[in-house]
Amino acid sequence: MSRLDVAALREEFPILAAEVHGAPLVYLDNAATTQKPQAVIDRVARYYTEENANVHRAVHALAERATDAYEHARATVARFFNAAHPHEIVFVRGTTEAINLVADSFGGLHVHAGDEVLVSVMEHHSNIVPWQVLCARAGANLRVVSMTDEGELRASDVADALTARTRIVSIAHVSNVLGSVNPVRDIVRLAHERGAAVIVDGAQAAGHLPVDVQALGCDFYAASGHKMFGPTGIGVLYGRAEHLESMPPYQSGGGMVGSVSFEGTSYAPPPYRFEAGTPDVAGAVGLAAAVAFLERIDPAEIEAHEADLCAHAAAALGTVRGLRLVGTAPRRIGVLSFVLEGVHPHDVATMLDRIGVAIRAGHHCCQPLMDRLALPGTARASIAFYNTREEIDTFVAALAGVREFFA
Ligand code: ALA
Repeated sequence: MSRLDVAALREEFPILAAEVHGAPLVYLDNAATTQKPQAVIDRVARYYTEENANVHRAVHALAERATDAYEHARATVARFFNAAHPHEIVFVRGTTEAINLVADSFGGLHVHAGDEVLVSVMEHHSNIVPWQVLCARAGANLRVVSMTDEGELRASDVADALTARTRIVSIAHVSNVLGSVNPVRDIVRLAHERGAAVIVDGAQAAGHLPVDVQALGCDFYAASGHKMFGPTGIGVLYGRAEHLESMPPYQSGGGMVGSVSFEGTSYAPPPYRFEAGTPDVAGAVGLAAAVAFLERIDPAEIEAHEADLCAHAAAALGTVRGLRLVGTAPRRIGVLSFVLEGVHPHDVATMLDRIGVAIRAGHHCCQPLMDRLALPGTARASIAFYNTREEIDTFVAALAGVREFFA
């Protein structure tokens, strides 16, 4: 059993007290986005109330305050992911932009005709399409490593798929459909042995598992603020300093330059080289508040609580007639996809919504994975540390009702 004081933590998330269609909200769509604690909401409001100015541009007091807050946010995020230096953290819009940045800039530098980029079959579209675009431009090949029927990505299969032409491996830390926790450290070791760089899509891991980019040894790590209890519109790209220093800009404009003239322009050092235009300062300080909130909790306790809920949910779902769990890899966290015999996943989600239970249904932006599973879609419940066993029980009891209704 978990040692988290979940009841006390829930009180810090005002939306969790909401009612939906007259019933208490049971929010089980955390893989899509997480809810925000009052500390994050207040921090964003305080930024706009007391500190708002543009950053890195002016000498007046508010500009200094905003710049300090923004750079403090970068240092906070660097500490959270255990980056070696805050300058290894680039603020972006989210995981999608982080992967696009790496594909365009690092990929443009290192991926040439005949080279290969390797992804897994369980990737989200945001970790497939940017590589397709890069490969089409470079004349390179996108290769795909498969998984077991249970949804396990085996390092040995990655090893078999690596070749002397593999330049980049881009892999989810945690699958947004299956909940599988992939063996990232082993994959990094194997890829590096073959001279390939590794980018990890950490959108579903940050805020659920402790993430230590130096221990993982990855070259890049991407995460979204809104999936780790922070605001929407802000995300993180961690990149090893030697890579960021060698990479050309992804976007250009103000704030990313050394000096500009019509004869030629020099670029700022990283991370500023990759932050063209006015950044999302409020988002960054809000994300730092989310990190500060998370740092009050032992990450091992979050992991244990979510593992307990996941095991409880998997066992309870096993009692619903006609229900099949999709994704039963040995190492998983609380993302539970399932199909209910004879009921379309969207009907499952719509009926649950009627009694306040929020889940997602569809292909979850993973159409190649759905093809691999031979399914049009799944219904998916996804857990965060503020969820409870009682909520899981409400959800599972409602599912049994859905099944009866359609039977
Ligand atoms: N990637 C998010 C999800 O899985 C939106 O729902």
